[in-house]
Amino acid sequence: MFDDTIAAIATPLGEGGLAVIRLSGVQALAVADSSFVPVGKNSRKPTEATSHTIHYGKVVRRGQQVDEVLCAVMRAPRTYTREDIVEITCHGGILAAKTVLDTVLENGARLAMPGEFTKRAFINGRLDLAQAEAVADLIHSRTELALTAANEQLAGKLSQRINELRDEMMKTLAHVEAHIDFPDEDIAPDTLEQLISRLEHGVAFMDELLHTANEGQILRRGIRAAIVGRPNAGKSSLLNQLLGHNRAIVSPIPGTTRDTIEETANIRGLPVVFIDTAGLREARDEIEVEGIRRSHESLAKAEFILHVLDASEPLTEADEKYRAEFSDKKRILVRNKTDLPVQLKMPPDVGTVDVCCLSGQGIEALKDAIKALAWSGEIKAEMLQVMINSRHQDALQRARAATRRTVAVLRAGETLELAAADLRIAVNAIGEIVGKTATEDLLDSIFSQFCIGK
Ligand SMILES: Nc1nc2c(ncn2[C@@H]2O[C@H](COP(=O)(O)OP(=O)(O)OP(=O)(O)O)[C@@H](O)[C@H]2O)c(=O)[nH]1
Ligand SMILES: [Mg+2]
Repeated sequence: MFDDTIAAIATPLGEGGLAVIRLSGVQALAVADSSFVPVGKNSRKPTEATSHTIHYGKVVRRGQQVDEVLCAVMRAPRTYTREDIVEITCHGGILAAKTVLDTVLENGARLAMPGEFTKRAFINGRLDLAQAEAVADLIHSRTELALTAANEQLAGKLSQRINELRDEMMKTLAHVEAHIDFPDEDIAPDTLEQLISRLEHGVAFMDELLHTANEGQILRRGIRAAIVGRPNAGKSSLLNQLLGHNRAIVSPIPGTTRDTIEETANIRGLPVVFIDTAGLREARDEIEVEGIRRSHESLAKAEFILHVLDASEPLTEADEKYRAEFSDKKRILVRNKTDLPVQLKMPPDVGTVDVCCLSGQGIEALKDAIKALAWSGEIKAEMLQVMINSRHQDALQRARAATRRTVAVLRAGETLELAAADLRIAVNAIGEIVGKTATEDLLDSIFSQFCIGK
């Protein structure tokens, strides 16, 4: 398919034990031949090596040894890209990896673009588009749940369902189109009912998938929770408890936190981005003005709020202001400092979670409350199989609207051409999810989000 050979460092840039330089394409073995000298009687030149074997040797550039390496040879088509692939594992110094890369580039490879290996895997039919996206999800997973969901998608669980849906819709489309070709024959009322019911089935299934969008988004991007409350309530102490380490400075001086601090924690399998904020109050200097401006900014972006109250003091006007200000957001009222004599009485209808950030008491219950707020119901294994992302969501919404229009047209007895046109829109939109119908722009936007070397 492609006549050029791509190369990139596949490991993160920086110092480490090992680094991997990856090559893919028709010339991969030949380029590796010119860069790699086998050492020892069992080592082979890449072009002479059998598939899926590893060879010890050195990389040599202009007669000079660059590094001592292992060279893995994988011949098409049983490879990630379905092309010939060579992976050279060298020492993990920045310069060593860079020099090995330069060597293969000088010998005929070109530098890969971000995601280009996976793009080739997609174009060569090794993965569909939803699976290719799962590769990126897998790399970016921050919790085991997210990893499980990515693995299910990579295994093709979502694709399988999408393909079944698309096949069903195509059958209906073929049926409608057949009648367009024979205008004298109307669709028999029974058959028409069957077609409509099949389409309605499809809509119900799309609804089901669309319901996973929210959870899918949470697993991929995490959910943002801002910690707010008046100065000294214990916001930073709470952040530290939730993270399990002392990230933010805590002090008895009100106004300790001036900048916003963001950290991700794993809360019952969900990646939650906690944002510690400066207590909103009358600013005393410019730094505080900026801190409070940033607090407001992150509050606007947060999906929910942890409002920290000081249990050792009666409710103040400031506390009331917060409650009013965030009444439209999902939130949890956290009563902190419950180790001190309790002065803060809340009306019984207001649910609060009591904690003590000095001892950590109540933190586990708070984590449960956060999980319950972020994710309705149990986290079920079968749910993880189909967690759609926002691109799938957009395509499914278009498909659903077009399918509903088709049903309306068929019910109204309007021309079949009209029904077929809408149905075709639906089929194409569903096809976008797995990449059966994908524009170059769409591919670019997906693969450019990958790292180089993937
Ligand atoms: N007794 C008691 N003291 C606490 C508790 N949690 C926090 N504190 C103390 O309350 C003070 C303020 O805590 P911080 O976490 O800095 O409060 P904050 O809300 O981040 O304050 P600002 O950043 O100034 O807005 C510190 O002296 C903490 O040690 C608690 O559960 N019990
Ligand atoms: Mg603070």
